[in-house]
Amino acid sequence: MIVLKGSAEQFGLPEGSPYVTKTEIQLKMAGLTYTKEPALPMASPKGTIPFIEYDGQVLADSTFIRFHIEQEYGVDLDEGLSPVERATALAVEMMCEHQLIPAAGYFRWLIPANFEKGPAHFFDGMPDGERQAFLSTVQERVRAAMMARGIARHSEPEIVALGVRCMKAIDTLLGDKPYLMRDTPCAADAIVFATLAECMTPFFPSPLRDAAIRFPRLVAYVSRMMDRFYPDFEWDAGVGAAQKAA
Ligand SMILES: N[C@@H](CCC(=O)N[C@@H](CS)C(=O)NCC(=O)O)C(=O)O
Repeated sequence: MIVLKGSAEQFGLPEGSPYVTKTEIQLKMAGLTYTKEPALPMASPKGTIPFIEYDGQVLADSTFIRFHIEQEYGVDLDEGLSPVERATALAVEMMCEHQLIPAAGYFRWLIPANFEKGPAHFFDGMPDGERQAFLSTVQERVRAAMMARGIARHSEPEIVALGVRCMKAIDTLLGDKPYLMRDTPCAADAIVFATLAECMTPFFPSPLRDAAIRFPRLVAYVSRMMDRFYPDFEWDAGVGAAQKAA
């Protein structure tokens, strides 16, 4: 039995971490039975979630978990795709992981009001006296990581422009298809969905979210993926409310 170590239902999402969402959906795509337990990144051998435990072993990083799923259980999560479609799907996955998730992460972690209502609660269990100083350290560490990654070197309008460019590319590739490449989801749909849902959740107001929900096909795609992989979760992108407010 596989144990998926991740985050939890939070921030208006069935799973708070986009990378854990990717792995969870890929486990579901492969039809594997798993249980899920909350874990902090520091419990992972790579310092990040997701990681899995199986047969007394631990494996970290969503992509290496995908490789394990495919090799160990003989499944191909891109079954039916041509070599060019596989390459395209990988390019989109990389765009999400290396540009759109960092853009969304910026607004989740470095906008003080969003940090307070969201990630700051990861540390609710700490004694009050220590918590505030720890939160400042966490924010400094996240800002430094986002500087190293590049995203925090840009102004907010520039970050939105980078994110919208990615969303336009996904919207164009998706077109009127139900899923990214074909009529059934492929592996990259897991991270594309996770990324777009992270951008769209009304829990974290931001100009990136305002831009995301102006792509009707992407809004419909997120709802479609949500219905397919998290049928019990009540997803609400808040599009109607945003239109009324505009
Ligand atoms: N390449 C990793 C990235 C995972 C990742 O960055 N996870 C975040 C949560 S969304 C994390 O654990 N961050 C903790 C940190 O960077 O210290 C994967 O695909 O699993």
